[in-house]
Amino acid sequence: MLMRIRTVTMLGLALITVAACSGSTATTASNYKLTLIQGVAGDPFYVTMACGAQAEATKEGVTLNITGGNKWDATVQKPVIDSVTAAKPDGVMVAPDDSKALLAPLKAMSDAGIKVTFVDTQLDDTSFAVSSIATDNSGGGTLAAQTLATLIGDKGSVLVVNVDPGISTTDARVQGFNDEMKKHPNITVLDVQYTHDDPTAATTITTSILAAHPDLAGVFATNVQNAEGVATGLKQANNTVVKTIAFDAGPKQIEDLNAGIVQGLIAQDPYGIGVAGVQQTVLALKGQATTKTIQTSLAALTKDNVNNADMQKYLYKATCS
Ligand code: T6T
Repeated sequence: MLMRIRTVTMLGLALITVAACSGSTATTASNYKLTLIQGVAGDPFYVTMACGAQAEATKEGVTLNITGGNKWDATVQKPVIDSVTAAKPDGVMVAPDDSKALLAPLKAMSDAGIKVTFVDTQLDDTSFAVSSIATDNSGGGTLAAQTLATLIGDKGSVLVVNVDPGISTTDARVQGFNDEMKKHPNITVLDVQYTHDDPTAATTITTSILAAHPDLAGVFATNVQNAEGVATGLKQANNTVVKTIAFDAGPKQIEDLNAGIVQGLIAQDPYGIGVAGVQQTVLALKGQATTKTIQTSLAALTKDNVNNADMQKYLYKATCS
């Protein structure tokens, strides 16, 4: 498989990412049945991933079902996983909601002879997976910290608004962020706040932290829902001082970026993750070699570059059409 190296910068800071090129695996049309289990249904990140997976499935001549729980919660996702296993598709692309709690049902899926590929999130144990495909989440967290430090003049208090502990992607983002902030002695990172992926909780947290820390300088929101909720909280408080960097690039996040409420977005390539997920699963079904770990690209979006042609593939979709 071809690999591509690209450099991503935001406010002059650089991050190297390595992206897998999406060559087709289609040699002959096969009647494989695949299922994509999203981390949560309705999230523009997973909607966009499903669009990529569907486009590749159509190209490869395989059938794709798409499913997901209605909230980010391992106890909600477990019965979804169990029912997919019972339906016995040939292969599954899955974004597990928890890196430990879903080991048993996903191992059972693999033991039932179903090829399992991790897309976006993964388990601590990836030994039985065909492939694990994700963004450089730690590197994205580092880039978020460097950018935020520059935006706030390298001093003051910053808040991290996160989903839940135990999620491979967002844990890595916070780790990368915190490790980088250790190099900035005049910045204080407040205790991380968890929202359970609920934008309303992110708004409430933003409001109360602004009241408790009127000198708050910056926020790192680790995904779509947190970014949306933080932006609403800042808007409600008429706060134009706090600088915000967030992961992802959902439609509301782009509005908030253009409105100047959020200063930077670390956008992933969920469409590419969906494409690669189908490709790797089909390769495994054909008995061909797969790539154990694939890192897909990210882009640093600002108000100034968001309309550039080369950034358009990083904007998440509300629907595929
Ligand atoms: O940030 C993405 C995804 O990468 C993460 O694992 C969970 O949250 C999102 O789906 C965005 O809401």
